[in-house]
Amino acid sequence: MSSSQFFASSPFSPNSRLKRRSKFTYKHLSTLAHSATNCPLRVIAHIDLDAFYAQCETVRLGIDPTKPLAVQQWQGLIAINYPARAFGLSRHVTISEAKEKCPELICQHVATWKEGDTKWSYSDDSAQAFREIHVRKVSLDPYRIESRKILATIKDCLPKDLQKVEKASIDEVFVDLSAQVHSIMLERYPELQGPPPYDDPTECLPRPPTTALDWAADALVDVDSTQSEEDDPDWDDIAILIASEIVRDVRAKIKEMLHYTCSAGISRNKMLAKLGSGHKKPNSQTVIRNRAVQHFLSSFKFTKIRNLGGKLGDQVVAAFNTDTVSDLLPVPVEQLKRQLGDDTGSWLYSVLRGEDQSEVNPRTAIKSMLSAKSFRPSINSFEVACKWLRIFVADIFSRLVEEGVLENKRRPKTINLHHRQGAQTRSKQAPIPMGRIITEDALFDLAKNLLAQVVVDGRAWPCANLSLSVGGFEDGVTGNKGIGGFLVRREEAKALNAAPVLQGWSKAKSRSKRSDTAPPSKRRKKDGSEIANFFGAGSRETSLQEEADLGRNGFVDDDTTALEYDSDDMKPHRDYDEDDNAIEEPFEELYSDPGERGLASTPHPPLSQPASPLPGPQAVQSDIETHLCTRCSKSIPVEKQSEHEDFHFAQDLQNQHSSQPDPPPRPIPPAAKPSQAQAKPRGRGRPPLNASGQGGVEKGQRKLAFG
Ligand code: DCP
Ligand code: CA
Repeated sequence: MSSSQFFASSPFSPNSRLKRRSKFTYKHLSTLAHSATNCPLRVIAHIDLDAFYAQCETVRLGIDPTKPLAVQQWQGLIAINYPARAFGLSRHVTISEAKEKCPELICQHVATWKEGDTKWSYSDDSAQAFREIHVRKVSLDPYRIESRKILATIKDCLPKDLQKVEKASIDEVFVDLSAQVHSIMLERYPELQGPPPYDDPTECLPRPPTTALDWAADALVDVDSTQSEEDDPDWDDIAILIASEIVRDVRAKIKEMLHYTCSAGISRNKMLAKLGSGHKKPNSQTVIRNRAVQHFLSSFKFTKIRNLGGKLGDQVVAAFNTDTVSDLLPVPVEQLKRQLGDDTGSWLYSVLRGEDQSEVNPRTAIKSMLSAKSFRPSINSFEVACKWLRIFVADIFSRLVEEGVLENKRRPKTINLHHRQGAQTRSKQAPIPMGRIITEDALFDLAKNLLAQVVVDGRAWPCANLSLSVGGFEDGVTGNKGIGGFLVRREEAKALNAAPVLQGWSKAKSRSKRSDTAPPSKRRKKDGSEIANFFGAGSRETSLQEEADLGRNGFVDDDTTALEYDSDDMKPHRDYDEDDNAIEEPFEELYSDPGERGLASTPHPPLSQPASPLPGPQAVQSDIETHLCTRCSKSIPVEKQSEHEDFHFAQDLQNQHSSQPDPPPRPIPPAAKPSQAQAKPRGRGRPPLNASGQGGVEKGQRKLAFG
C-alpha cells in the first residue's frame, strides 16, 4: 500500500507558506539511512503477541478465538486470552476462582516432559498432569516453535538488506525501521534525493508536501499541550506514518499466515515503542509521534518505564515522594544528579523526556538454554536429583538438536548447574569438551559431576531448586584443532578434576550492589579471559554476571532476587536480554505440595517405579578397574586416568603461574561422588549423612518418588 495517496498537498496552507523548510536537515535524513541511534527521524516498532501462550493453544487446538481460554501450569494460570479477561480473569486468580467467574473457561495445561520420554507431550487431563507433578516438568517448546515461526514471518515481510529485528522475548520483537523508511521516503518524495543546497548537509530539508496524514486504524496518541495538530506534518511524522504502514502489513501477515494477533507500538525509540505496544491491546497499534511524546509519557507512572520498575524506581519514589512522570518533569537535572548520583540522575532526566538511544540488536541466535525445576517439598538425595538432571538434559538436548548441534553448526561451550538449598544458591560450571560430538549421555555425565561437586561441598540436601543450563554458544569449528584443541583438553580435564572454589553468596550479593544503580548499562558483560579460565578452577562458582543473566532469564529464585531485578524483569521477556532462549523458561515450575495448598486429599503420585539404584561407593570400587595415582595416591578409574593426569598437569601449571595457594588435589568426581562426600570430613553445620552417603532427610521431608 502506498501512503502517498493519503497525503493532501497543501499549497494554500498558511503554515506551510510560513515554514517553507523542515526542521530536519539533510544530515538527519542521511543518518536515518544508517539507523543512527541519535537520528531525530528514527523509527522503532515493538511488536508483542496478544495473550501469547493462550493464542498458541487456541490455534493449535483449532478453538474459536472468541471462546475464553486460559493456559494452566499445574494449579496456576499463566496466560489468559482476551475473551477470558473480559470476565475479570487475570494470572493471579486460582483455577477454581477462574471457573467460578467464567464457567465456560477452557483450561489447557502446558506440555510436559516426563522422565524417560523422548519428547514433551500434552496431557488430555490437567488433573492428571498435576497428579504427576513430581515426575514431570513443564516444556515451553510448543511456544518456542511458534515464536520462531512468527519471527521468520516478520523477517520475511521486511527487505533483507534493510531489516534490523531484535527478538526481545518469546513473544516480543523490536524492529528498527529507520533504513527501510528512509528508502521509502526517497522513493515517494524524490525531492529528498537531491544534494543539499550549497552541498551543506546542515541545510534544512524542504517541507513535506502534505497537510493531512491518514493513520488508518492506528491508535494515535494526542499531541503535547505545546504542540498543535494544526501544524503541518514534518518529516518525522511522515517517517512514523510509513513505519506504521509497514507494521500494519507485518501484523496482517502474521494473522494471515499463522492466525495470531499482536499489538504494536511505533515511536522514536525502544522505550516509547514498548510502552506503546501495551497501550491498546489486543490487536491494535499505537503511534507515538514526536509531538505527542511528552503527553503520552506524562500519563504514566515512571515505575512503568523499563529499568524503573524495581529498586531504582523505589529509590526515586522515596527521594521525590512521587511516582508520576509529570511530577518529576520540573525537577532540574542537577537536583536529580545530587539525589541519585550523576549517571542515574542524567539518565533519569532523559528518560522522563522520552529519550532512549539504545540500539535494536539484531542478534537472534540463541546464547543459552536453561531447564529448571523448583521442588516443594525439597528433594533429598543425589539419586532423585540425578533423575531430574536426566529430564533437564533430555529437554536441553532436544533443543540443542534443533539448534544444529549434531551437525556441529553451533555448540555451547559451558554447562552450569545451579542448586538452591534454603537461602543458599550454589552454582558450578564446567566446559563442554570440544572436538567431539555432544551427546545426551556426555551432557548428563557433566551435569552429574557438577552435582557431585555440590554434594562434596556438603549441605546439598534438602534441595529446593535445581537448574541446568548450557551457554557460550559458538559456531561449530571443524578441521584441525591444533594447539587450541590441546588447551581445551587440559582445561576440560581440569574441569573434571579440580576442586570447586566456593565463594559465599553474601560476597556475591555485596558485589552486586555496586552495579545496581547504573540503569542504562546495568549489567556489563564480564571479561572472559581464556587464560584466566584455564588457570582458574575448572568448575567454579558461577560469577555474579552469570547469576544475573540466569536470573534475568527467568530462573529468578529467592536468592537471585537479591540482584535487584526491575519489576518488569520479573516478566518472562526482558527487553535487551542477552540470552535468547533461557528467557523463555522463567515461569518454570514452582509447585507446592498439594497438602500445603489445602489439597491434602490429592494423593501424592504413587511409587509406580522403584528408583533405579545408583552405584554406591562399593559398587564403583568393585565394578571399575582402577589405577593408583602416584601423585596423589588416589584410586582413579582407568578410563579417567589420562584426564586425571591432565588435572595434575594443569595444576602444576597453575602452581607455576599463580601466587595463590593451591587447593588440595581432589579425586575425579565421577558418578560415584557421593562416596567421596562420605569420605570427606564433615564440616561444621553439615547435616549428617545417611547410610548411602546422602544428606539426611530433613524432619518433615519425604523422599520423592519417580513414577
Ligand atoms: N508468562 C508466564 N508467566 C507470567 C507472564 C508471562 O508464563 N507471569 C508467559 C505466558 C504469556 C507469555 O509469557 O502468554 C507472554 O507474556 P506477556 O506478558 O506478553 O503476556 P501475554 O502475551 O499473555 O499477554 P499480553 O496480551 O498482555 O501481552
Ligand atoms: Ca504478549
